[in-house]
Amino acid sequence: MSEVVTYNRDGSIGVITVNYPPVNALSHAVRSGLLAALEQGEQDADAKVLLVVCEGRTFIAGADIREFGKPMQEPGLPSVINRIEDASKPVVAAIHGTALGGGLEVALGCHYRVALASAKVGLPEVKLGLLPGAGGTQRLPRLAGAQKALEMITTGDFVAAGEALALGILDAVEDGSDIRAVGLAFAQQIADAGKPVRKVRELTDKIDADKGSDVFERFRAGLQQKARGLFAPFKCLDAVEAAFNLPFFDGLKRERELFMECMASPQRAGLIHAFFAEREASKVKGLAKDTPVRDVRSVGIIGAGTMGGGIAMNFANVGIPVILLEVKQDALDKGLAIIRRNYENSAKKGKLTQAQVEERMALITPSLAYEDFSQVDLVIEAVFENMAIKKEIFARLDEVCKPGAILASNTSTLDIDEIASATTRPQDVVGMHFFSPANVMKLLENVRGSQTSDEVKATVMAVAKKIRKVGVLVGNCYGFVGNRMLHQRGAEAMALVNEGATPQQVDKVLTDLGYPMGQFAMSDLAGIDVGYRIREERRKAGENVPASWMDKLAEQGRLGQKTQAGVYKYEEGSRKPIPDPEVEQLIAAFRQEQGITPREITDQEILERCMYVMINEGAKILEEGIADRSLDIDVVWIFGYGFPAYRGGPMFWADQIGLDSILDTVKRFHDTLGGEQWKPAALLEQLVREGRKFGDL
Ligand code: T1G
Repeated sequence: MSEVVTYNRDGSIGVITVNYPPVNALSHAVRSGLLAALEQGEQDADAKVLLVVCEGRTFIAGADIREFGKPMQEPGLPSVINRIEDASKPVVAAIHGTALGGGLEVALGCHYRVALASAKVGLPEVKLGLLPGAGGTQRLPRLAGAQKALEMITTGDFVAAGEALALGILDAVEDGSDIRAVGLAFAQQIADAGKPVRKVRELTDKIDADKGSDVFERFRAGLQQKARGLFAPFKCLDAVEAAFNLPFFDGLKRERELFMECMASPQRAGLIHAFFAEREASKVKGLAKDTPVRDVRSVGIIGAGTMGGGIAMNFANVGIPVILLEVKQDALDKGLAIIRRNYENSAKKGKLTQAQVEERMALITPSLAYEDFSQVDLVIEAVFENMAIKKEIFARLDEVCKPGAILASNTSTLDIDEIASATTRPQDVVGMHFFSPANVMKLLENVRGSQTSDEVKATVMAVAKKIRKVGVLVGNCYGFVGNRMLHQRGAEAMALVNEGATPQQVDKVLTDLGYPMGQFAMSDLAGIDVGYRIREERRKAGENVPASWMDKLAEQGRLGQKTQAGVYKYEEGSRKPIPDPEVEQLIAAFRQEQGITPREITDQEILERCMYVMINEGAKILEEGIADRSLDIDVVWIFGYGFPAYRGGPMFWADQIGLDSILDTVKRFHDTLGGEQWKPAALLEQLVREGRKFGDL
């Protein structure tokens, strides 16, 4: 008998129990264990009904993703599920936690399904660049119909038990938490009622109802917009459509062909890397698992502007009270009004009830007095980027906050150690860099100072999980990981336009790569004045910051979307960037002023200069230990800067391209363009010499 799947009988119910932590994934051992247990149940004359149930926190959460890319071992999942469906006695699946991917497919191969009310079901394979490859695309439509099956399979979104019952995916939903008891009771009802084997594959009414409908065309048109650049969603649609045009086993065969196409797609590798990188990033290298974590039950936030307000919402969303401090009442009122408007917009979209809106607003207490922070566990400063002002604030916090309170700055570029030097407790000072809009963007770039204690590091990583962010811990340098690399990309994009490219040409190369937005459209969203103010601050500090045509835009009041004109122009109420001949003239005049003769620039050069400069900078960041692993950089860029997850992140993408060809190009640009940014990173040269990848580090 396998270690991970056991068989025993309880009365007249044969119980097949899967116990393979953490999520009962369908590894080879689980698949063969299921088959063996099923055979045992079939042979057990006293077992009238068989029950599949799982130990631990969840039902089967899918195929074992760690086995992908390795040679497939028999039995394959489709044959295990077909065997379950062909059992001579009814098989019931009892679902708790999440029945996902191959896990839901196992349940769909069973003849009846019962779940706890707290359970969720889903086929999220598309999020891994795959499609349900064990009958999900053929069996789910037979229960839920075309529309819902397409929604679930092309988005990968989970469905709650209640809705799954209404859709016919589940036969019963019970309250409580003891899935074994619920499963046994339901299986007993099936036995007592003498209910027959009921094969989902033989159900046709939902297929007949949607056969020949235009739902597939409508869905395909919708995917053109929503799934731009993606491979798997279209294969998912083709597979579900096959369920309506082919007999079951031919549909199953077509599903397998499409599944293998997805397996072979580079997007699968990128998305699976992103899946595990997101989870690995939360495990900080060198931080012991049992490092104490401080309780964070109350939070103070300084600054009720765009960032401060968004940050406050994250804590109120998970029930943590927030004190929101401003210097003036009107700034406070304005900040609270924006927060309420954001919540009410969510209520209008049905994402929140009005009661929840009021509940969350009640958790945010306005304040004009630092003394109100005397008992909070964590303070996050979110005022504009000025070192002197930040040091003043931290000195004040040092006076009023209780011992053990964590003092964090939401700075996006400034030196955490210098901020900490304004206090007597630098070990309690840390960076917590949120991304705008802070209540939406998933990334939280936590920044350790040279004296930040392990306890504080562990606590801010736990806080990230608590407020449903993807936390990454990085070291302290100008711009940390994300903005430091973005700065290099931005400088190259500017240089390319100076030399002859147009802003829209550069942006198209980046959006074709999969970014939701190009460099210049992003500047217009962030505000041309933001970059202008930083450049002016640096010039005032005596730094030699070269002239830029962007300065002229700012000086002309073209500040971006907020003034309906920046690098692009925007129609009233639209965020669609429209190239503006006035800007092209302004750039042409700037080139003349600078004595630059424009030249033809290819899209390939734009791609290499914008992306390889980032990768070279990423290698320097790894060299300096600012990032511990290349996956940390990938997670920062996927969850903070819109790098397409299906390419796995910039460092994973570089490994896919081949570091030797990237190094050759970096060297070529170093020779032709010069500049510190093109000086090959020693780590890049070392990896190429050793024939290794960033992923091997
Ligand atoms: N395979 C292997 N490991 C998995 C796994 C899986 N399917 N799912 C989770 N883990 C690991 C994860 O790496 C982590 O490990 C630990 O479990 C806890 O996960 C044929 C082809 C289930 C909702 O896409 O969405 O079936 O870091 O931190 O937040 O059609 O994990 O502790 O070492 O995420 O509570 C389809 C993926 C597979 C589901 C739990 N299934 N998993 O979330 O914990 S493809 C999925 C999740 C497939 C078939 C096809 C979530 C979760 P570690 P966690 P969580």
